[in-house]
Amino acid sequence: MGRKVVITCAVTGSIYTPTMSPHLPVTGSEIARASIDAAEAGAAIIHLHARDPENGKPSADLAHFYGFIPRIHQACDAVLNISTGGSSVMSLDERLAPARAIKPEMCSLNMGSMNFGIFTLKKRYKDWKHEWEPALLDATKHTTFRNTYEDIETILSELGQGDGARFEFECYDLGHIETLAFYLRQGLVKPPLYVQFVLGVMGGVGASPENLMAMKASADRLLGDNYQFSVLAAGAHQIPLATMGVILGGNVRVGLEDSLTVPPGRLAESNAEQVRAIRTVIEALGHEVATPEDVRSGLGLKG
Ligand code: KMH
Ligand code: ZN
Repeated sequence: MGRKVVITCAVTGSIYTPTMSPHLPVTGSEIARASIDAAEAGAAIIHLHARDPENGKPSADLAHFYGFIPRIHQACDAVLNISTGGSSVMSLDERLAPARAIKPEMCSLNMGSMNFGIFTLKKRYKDWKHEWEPALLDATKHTTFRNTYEDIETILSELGQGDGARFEFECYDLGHIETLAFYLRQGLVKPPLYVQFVLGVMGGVGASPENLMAMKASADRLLGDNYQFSVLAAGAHQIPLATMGVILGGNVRVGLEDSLTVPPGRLAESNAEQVRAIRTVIEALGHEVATPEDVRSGLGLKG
């Protein structure tokens, strides 16, 4: 019954801002420390974005990535997954520059264009009512998160060929799973596909058990035996829906990129705290956490 469950930790992202939590890692050494601690707590995959240490804004500057990549490599053997989503206001070239240079074992690949709300909230976290409350968004700052077929195919061909990266296919809606199935039929992506079901981001499916069931049913029908899945849910839904993902036979993603809190609703003091929270659940359900080597052999990473 027991199996190995992969924990991904997405340590900083590009959505939340440092004004929202003092625990969000920003500098190279903070991102490195957060990643190493998350790996020691049980995360096999670390999903990475960079920030400008001067102002905390999402950054595509290679120098900022090199502020943490070597330190993480030196300290642990976690699989590094470099974001190709960057932030929704970056150009595709900016978004791809880090993965083009670093040539990681894994990178993200966002499976469709969508509306994407950007927080311009200046209030401190304690004044919030709900992490994704639309009223807190500045409508003039909404952007389109652009991931056209051409963009997706550029990423597949540039980063995925030969002994290139394997992908974390980020699916925010049922249509994104259909798109992935199209590429599977075309032979442009090769199994086993690592599909991240993303719930609770404004512009994608809401974070509900029904939506997770629908995504899993859709992926089962369209991708058959060719995929493994992981569950990411934004904000306070993170641990509950990840738990449901484990029960459904999947893997999980946690980290301050997706939620600043841990149950029962207080600020997480670190990424590792969220990893420990979901690890407790995984082990209570009779499973164990996968190691980076399990991920490398299971997904056929270049290592
Ligand atoms: N921030 C997540 C909801 C990426 O980095 O490519 C989506 C994400 C995108 O992780
Ligand atoms: Zn990301």
